[in-house]
Amino acid sequence: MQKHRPPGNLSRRALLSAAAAAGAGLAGVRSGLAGEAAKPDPLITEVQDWQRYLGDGVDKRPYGSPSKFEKHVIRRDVSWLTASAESSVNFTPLHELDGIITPSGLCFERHHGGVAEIDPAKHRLMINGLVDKPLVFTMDDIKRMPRTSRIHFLECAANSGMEWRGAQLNGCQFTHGMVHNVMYTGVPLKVLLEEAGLRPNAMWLMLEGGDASGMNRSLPLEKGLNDVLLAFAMNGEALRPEQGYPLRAVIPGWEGNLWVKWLRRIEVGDQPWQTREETSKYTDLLADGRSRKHTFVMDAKSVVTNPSPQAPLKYRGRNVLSGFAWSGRGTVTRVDVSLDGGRNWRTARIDGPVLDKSMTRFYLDFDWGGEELMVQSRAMDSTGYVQPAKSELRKVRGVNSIYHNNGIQTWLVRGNGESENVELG
Ligand SMILES: Nc1nc2c(c(=O)[nH]1)N[C@H]1C(S)=C(S)[C@@H](COP(=O)(O)O)O[C@H]1N2
Ligand SMILES: [Mo]
Repeated sequence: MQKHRPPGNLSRRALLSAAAAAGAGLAGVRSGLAGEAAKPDPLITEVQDWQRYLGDGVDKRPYGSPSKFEKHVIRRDVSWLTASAESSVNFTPLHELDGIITPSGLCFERHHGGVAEIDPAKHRLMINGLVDKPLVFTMDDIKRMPRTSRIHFLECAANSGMEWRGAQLNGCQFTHGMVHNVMYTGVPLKVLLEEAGLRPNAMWLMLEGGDASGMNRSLPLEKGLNDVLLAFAMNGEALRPEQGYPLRAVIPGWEGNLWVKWLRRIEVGDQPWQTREETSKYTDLLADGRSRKHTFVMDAKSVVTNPSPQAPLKYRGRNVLSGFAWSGRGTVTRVDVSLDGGRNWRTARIDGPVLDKSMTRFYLDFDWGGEELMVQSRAMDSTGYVQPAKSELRKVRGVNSIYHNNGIQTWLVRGNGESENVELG
């Protein structure tokens, strides 16, 4: 038998548990981690096809796409959720991501009238209402104004909405995948509003989309003047059609519904318009029958993406637990992780950029001995807010709500490494 020195940073305990797992017949433990090779590995000793033959030339991929071995990394929808695919949603595969940026092609989509296909040369943005001079901008006009780039999460208020009355969907893609995090480039809305000149009684804005749904929503002027961007780019290139090409509103930290895509008009007024999206939808029916309106901010939330139902644990011994945390009120300051359903908590390692109103990456490096786990994560933000348990949330909100469910998620990981969505009583 060949002898290899185990990697220096591997603990004795991890080695012992890996050896025990090998004894128990668990697949995969004969990796470099276990430090033994039963027989010569042809992937090491033999020349492979990809070494023998030339690869594609630089003329084959004018616009690149992922490796063919990554075909499973896709947005997915749940067909029974909505009556049509045009007024529907698909979900970001959170369990396949790393770092903090969502690749453009994997950003979840939520449309009320399908993806509008707009020639940027024919797109116009109008600003009217309580302004000194109503204005119409072309895309070229907008691109000649001072611009800035920011990284922000967008979360649909309905994210985790199916989970209000108990555990429902099996996979973080479906329970938490109505969120994405990209870098936007655009012009601060303040610049355009100042150009139009605000009347003294201006208090509210109405943002209107140029898609078939003409979706519109009222936004307090104060937010509009503070940090709203009109973005024409995401992740360094033009917006994708499904994200509102050629122009969308970016409303940092606030619910996704306000981020009007294919933005064609902004009206300035002195009160909210009471549109469909802020009355019959995106309101929260409380236990006493009253309805909560204008719940704009997305509170701190987190989820463990690995392990999760779509991402089983494959090995005993050394493992990396990972997930996302975000807050619409500021930065994520701490994430705690529990492996035993909230009895004991460990502080996770936050890695990479920690940005305002952006998704934040956390890791917990742990050894798994094959025992059952109840995995949870709990985010804290720069205002001191702590992500609540679902039971705490229901005490305040009842069970009629759909939107704004930021409760702590639990995955039950079984001895075979598979996990499922559960809720603790
Ligand atoms: N014009 C228009 N804007 C829209 C929508 C729409 O259907 N039409 N959907 C809204 C909703 S409910 C959400 S959650 C976000 C989703 O943005 P995304 O598709 O980039 O994920 O866009 C918002 N902006
Ligand atoms: Mo939404």
